[in-house]
Amino acid sequence: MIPHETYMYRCLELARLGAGHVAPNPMVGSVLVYNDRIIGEGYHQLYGKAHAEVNCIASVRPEDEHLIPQSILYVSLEPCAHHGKTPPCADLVVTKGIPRIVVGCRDPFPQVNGKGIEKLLAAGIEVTLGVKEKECIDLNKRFFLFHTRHRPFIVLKWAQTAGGRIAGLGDSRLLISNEITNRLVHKWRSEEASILVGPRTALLDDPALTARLWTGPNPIRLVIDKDLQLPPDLKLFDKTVPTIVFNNHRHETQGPVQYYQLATDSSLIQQLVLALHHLKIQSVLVEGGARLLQSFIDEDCWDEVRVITNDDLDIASGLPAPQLKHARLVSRESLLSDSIHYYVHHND
Ligand code: AOF
Ligand code: ZN
Repeated sequence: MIPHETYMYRCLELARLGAGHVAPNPMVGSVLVYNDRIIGEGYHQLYGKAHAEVNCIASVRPEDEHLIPQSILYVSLEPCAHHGKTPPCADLVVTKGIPRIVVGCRDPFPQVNGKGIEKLLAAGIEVTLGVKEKECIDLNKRFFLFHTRHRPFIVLKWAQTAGGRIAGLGDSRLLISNEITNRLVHKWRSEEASILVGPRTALLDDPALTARLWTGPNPIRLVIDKDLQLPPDLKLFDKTVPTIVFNNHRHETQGPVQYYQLATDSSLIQQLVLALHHLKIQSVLVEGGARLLQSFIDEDCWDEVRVITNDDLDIASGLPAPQLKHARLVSRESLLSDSIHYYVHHND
């Protein structure tokens, strides 16, 4: 008999096909197996549309349909129990007479969170929970963190010279990354729900913060502008992408630009994290400047750090890169004259 892990691996592969199309929902894959033969496969393809189990069961060919009540359904996330944009998958599994289900991990979404499994057990279905659990949780780490820790997944990114400087002295702009790393950064942007910069970076670099060099969605742009002093002709305010301005003065929406007021009496980083949860934003890529990045590090409020180093460029003096704390290097990649270092928290 082929082990459960093999089919769950296939569920994970299918789930990943939904990347970039299902957020803020999780990526989910499902496989239906009769006697070690896959008779159906499906995944959650588009936000608001059919869930993995529905697509999996719908893919069974007419000549195999009579086998459904003798098959095992594999799914990487607990079937849902609630009426959201689609009806409950647990009900579908019951009405199809599927006798056995193997689930990767529990769904932390409060309206599900165990209720799907309870429905299946109550209908007499045999449930195996936790096959390739770590991989299933890891696939949707942004979704899990949001529902279990009530905060977004935070990625810090910067580019530095060989000697560890991120800018020259004064206000001049220093081009550190190359054509290839720029494209990689745009890929990273399209993989996160939002992208954040501080006011100095917004003003001096005038970045568009879009994913235009990649084929994915643009993240929501976030900028800190406490006293609303940034000029309106910055690219950030060109209204092409939803943009949120965190400030101390007003809550207001003007078309795609939203002004979000933060309290002044507690840490900016904690305020931001709370606001992002409130706005249902599941992840953020922080692109600078150095002071903002250092604040996230000092408050120990980050999940991943990605540092691009131009090994061919060095300057005698300039702004030093942020100083990492409690970080563990997980991998290093080389791209043309640049290298990229990936860090996670040392206890992760
Ligand atoms: C499943 N299978 O493929 C997915 C699930 O608004 P809805 O109806 O799309 O429900 C969204 C919630 O359903 C989402 O927050 C998560 O808890 C669950 N996602 N569940 O059974 C799937 N994508
Ligand atoms: Zn569902």
